[in-house]
Amino acid sequence: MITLALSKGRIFDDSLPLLRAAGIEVLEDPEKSRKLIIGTTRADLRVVLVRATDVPTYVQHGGADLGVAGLDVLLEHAGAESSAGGAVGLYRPLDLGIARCRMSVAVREDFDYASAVKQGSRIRVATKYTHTARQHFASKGVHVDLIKLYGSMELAPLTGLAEAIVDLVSTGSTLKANHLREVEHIMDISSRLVVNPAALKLKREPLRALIDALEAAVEARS
Ligand code: PRT
Ligand code: MG
Repeated sequence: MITLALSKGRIFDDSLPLLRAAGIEVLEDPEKSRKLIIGTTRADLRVVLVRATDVPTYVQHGGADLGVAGLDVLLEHAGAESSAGGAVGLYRPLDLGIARCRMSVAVREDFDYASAVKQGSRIRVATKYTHTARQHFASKGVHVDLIKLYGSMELAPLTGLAEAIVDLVSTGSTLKANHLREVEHIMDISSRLVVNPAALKLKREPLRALIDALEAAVEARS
């Protein structure tokens, strides 16, 4: 049995066409069923539904053989693991090119970010992505105090909790609706296939075949 970890929402939705192109149909709609384990048309492949941020943990510890996670989530996971002294055992063979967005620094429309940076003042930055944000600002020599949040980063500059946020942006409409503007593009984000290295040894043939089929599906689409 091969276990694939996916999160509900955009990652699940955007993975379906790739799985389909690889000849795999998922047997249930997670929005309609409460099941956490779903079968597929391949008797030896099942999907487990986990929180987006839990995908790397499942794959790393063998709760799933492979999974799909955003680069944002993978970088934070790796950052947390290495600061805890752990080795990150995740093989990352494929950029699936799905759930694309960018990670950006945003501030209130009326906040003069350029001057604050130039003056070298400490800027309070609220984010869920503390590891990635720390690296970004360190590489630019910008002094920041990071404030860890788990949701609705957009609210932080509006309430005075922080001057800036680091968040994901896709259409830009969330920023706009909250009178925020992007001032720095940190990186482009897409979702990646991650594989448990031990599983790749133990189940080499079927896993390799699945990775190759997904790779062909990604190439056929682009
Ligand atoms: O929702 P939950 O807390 O369970 O987890 P999650 O938010 O991490 O999961 P989910 O499904 O929302 O996101 C999964 C992955 O999708 C992320 O890890 C990203 O790699 C990717 N992705 C792509 C996005 C977006 N686009 C995106 N726009 N993730 C989040 N957003 C949010 C963003 O944080 C902001 O609040 O959408 C808002 C901005 O969207 P626009 O279109 O208004 O700019
Ligand atoms: Mg979400």
